[in-house]
Amino acid sequence: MPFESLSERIQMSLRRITGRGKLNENDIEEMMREVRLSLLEADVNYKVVKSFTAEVKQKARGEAIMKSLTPGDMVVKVVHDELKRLMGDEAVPVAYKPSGLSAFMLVGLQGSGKTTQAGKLANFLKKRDGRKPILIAADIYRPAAVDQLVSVGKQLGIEVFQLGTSLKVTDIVAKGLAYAKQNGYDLAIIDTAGRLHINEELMQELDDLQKMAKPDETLLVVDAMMGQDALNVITTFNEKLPLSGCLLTKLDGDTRGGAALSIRYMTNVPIKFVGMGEKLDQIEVFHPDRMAGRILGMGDVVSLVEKAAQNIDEEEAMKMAERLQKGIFNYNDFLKQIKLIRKIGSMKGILGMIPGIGKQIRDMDIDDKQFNYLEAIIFSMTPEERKKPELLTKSLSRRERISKGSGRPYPEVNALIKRFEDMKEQMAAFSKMGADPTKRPTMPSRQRKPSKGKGKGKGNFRI
Ligand SMILES: Nc1nc2c(ncn2[C@@H]2O[C@H](COP(=O)(O)OP(=O)(O)O)[C@@H](O)[C@H]2O)c(=O)[nH]1
Ligand SMILES: [Mg+2]
Repeated sequence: MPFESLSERIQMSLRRITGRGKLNENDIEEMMREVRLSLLEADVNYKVVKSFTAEVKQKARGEAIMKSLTPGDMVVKVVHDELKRLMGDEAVPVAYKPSGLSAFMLVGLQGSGKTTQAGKLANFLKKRDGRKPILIAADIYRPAAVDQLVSVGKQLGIEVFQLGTSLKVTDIVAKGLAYAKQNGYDLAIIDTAGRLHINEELMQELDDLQKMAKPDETLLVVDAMMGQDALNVITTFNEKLPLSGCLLTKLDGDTRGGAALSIRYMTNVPIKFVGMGEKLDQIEVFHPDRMAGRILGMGDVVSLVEKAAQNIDEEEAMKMAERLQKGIFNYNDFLKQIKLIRKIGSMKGILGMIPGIGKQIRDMDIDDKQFNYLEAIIFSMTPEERKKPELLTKSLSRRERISKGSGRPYPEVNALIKRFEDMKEQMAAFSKMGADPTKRPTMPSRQRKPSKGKGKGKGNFRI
């Protein structure tokens, strides 16, 4: 898997804050220090790391995040969004001519993977866009290069236009394009020659070819294993030969991935595709959000977290947290709590996918029927009883009445009252103890504003 060690390290540093109900400057500093190191270790350019770190810190300190119910998760989301932004936010699609033959020219250093990607790309666009592609062999410096493309074409069932190695490159390509037009192809992918290093001769040849063929896309094929050297290659190419994008290959195996994270920011050339292996179907569109998700190990889940956070009524939860801090907890609060937990329950599937809080929630048993019973019992209490729970602890007749009214057995009413009293006691104990960050709640905690005094009121409890 690409980014494996980066991904592991970043996830480890984020785990400190995921699911946390409260964060301070230090938590963010510490987390960001580790994220920074993981990026540098993955060979991400230091300028990129610097800008990224500054952005994340600034956004993470924002009031909306620090005051949210789940600042930890919100910060994870900030990290995700900034990673995505680094990589260009949105996937940049390839551009075809509105009609007729489009031409894509692949350029790059020797061994970067041009010939392989020419085949991959033709095959991919044939399948995805229903294109009718042809490959043009324009690497005439090594006879084997032509044979290689022919072999790739054969494997994929895609025609290869080749005129050997004795004509001029521009002539071969001109003839190839004419042939493609005559034969009803609508996409010609030109496989050009590379060199071990960029030199005048190569750039001149490619420049001539670009002027003649006027390709719709000039895609630079770069090897992700080059790490930061890839940035120089892109910049130098782009200066002499305007690029419409690049194709990052060998982003498989143990590639550290730094190039993928640095290219867009440092060169402004979009990564359009990534090669993920030697096989001819191992090519993917480069989606910044999916890449960011992959790095953070959370797929497309982050946007779901966003929705989840909006669904939970923050205001309501805040108010309750305040009451809890003051040591007030009655059956009305209990009811609200039940409602909140039910909301979370309906999002269990979504929330369960998030690393960190995932397991907590998966292990949480939310049984709708049980909640119905709890509510039925509380609904059968008088308003006075709900406000003054102590009325019930003393009176058997009140309990009997509630049991009859709710249609729930007497022991169940007793059990609920006992549970309520236990919770109340627990919460009182918690508010005395102060918040203890090492104690993870069994339930996601819906509590408190960033502490005003010293660590008061940890309102975690179980139902
Ligand atoms: N692991 C991996 N190898 C690749 C990828 N793309 C190409 N290769 C290999 O890289 C080597 C050079 O590829 P080639 O297409 O001949 O590069 P060219 O000289 O630029 O045409 C070959 O051994 C390919 O199999 C990729 O995405 N992942
Ligand atoms: Mg080649």
